[in-house]
Amino acid sequence: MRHPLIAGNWKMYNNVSETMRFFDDFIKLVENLEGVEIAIFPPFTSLWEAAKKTAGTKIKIGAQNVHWEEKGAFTGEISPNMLKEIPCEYVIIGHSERRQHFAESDETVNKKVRAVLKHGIKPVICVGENLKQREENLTLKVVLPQVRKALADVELLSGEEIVFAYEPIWAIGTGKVATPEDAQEVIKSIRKEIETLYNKNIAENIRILYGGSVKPDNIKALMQERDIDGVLVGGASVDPQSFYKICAYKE
Ligand code: G2H
Repeated sequence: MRHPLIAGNWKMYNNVSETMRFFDDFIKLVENLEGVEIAIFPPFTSLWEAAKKTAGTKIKIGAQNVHWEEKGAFTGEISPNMLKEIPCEYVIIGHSERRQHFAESDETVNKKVRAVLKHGIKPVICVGENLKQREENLTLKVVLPQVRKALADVELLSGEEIVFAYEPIWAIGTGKVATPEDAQEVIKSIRKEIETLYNKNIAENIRILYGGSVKPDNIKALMQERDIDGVLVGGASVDPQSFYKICAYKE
């Protein structure tokens, strides 16, 4: 069965000293938590410190972006092997904020997915529709092509090497969370699409998260849905207490 993944995307929050303080508290809080995988995605500048703090704990570290080339004249970019060295186990690819503000396209998402898989880093591939598209009933017409394009020429062995996150853009940082039923319906369709692209086994192994205004008070209902394998949390992951409450949703 798929192992639940609770992922904290810090976005552009928590500098190095704040990161150190976060882990001083958070590591103690989650020490005895069983049955969930926890991953935190700090800004690049805090990755090294986060990796040092979490070494030997069950907390995994990931980055929020990556370039697809190994090295070169790409000012401001970070390569997959630089992340591997940290070590990052995960990297978020194609977050809607990057698609919206930094010209991330389905094509660059695909290049990044293929590049990180070569290094054994697991991509957390974000897909999702905006409010207008949802209101026009275009959700699946937007999301499923994003899934297909992200996976173009991607060979998968078991499906465990990648993660998807369905993040409806209208629910991000707005306090408007998708209903668990709505999120379940889209995530189930994503799984069906993956089955068409690969096979049932791979589709059943791939973890698909929900993201968008996840908080301690809505996590339980989301996690009760059959196809929701975890969450990608933004705002509520920056503070150790609130992120702990989300990670401890089974308690
Ligand atoms: C969606 C989510 C984390 P938030 O971007 O990726 O952020 O929980 O603040 O809506």
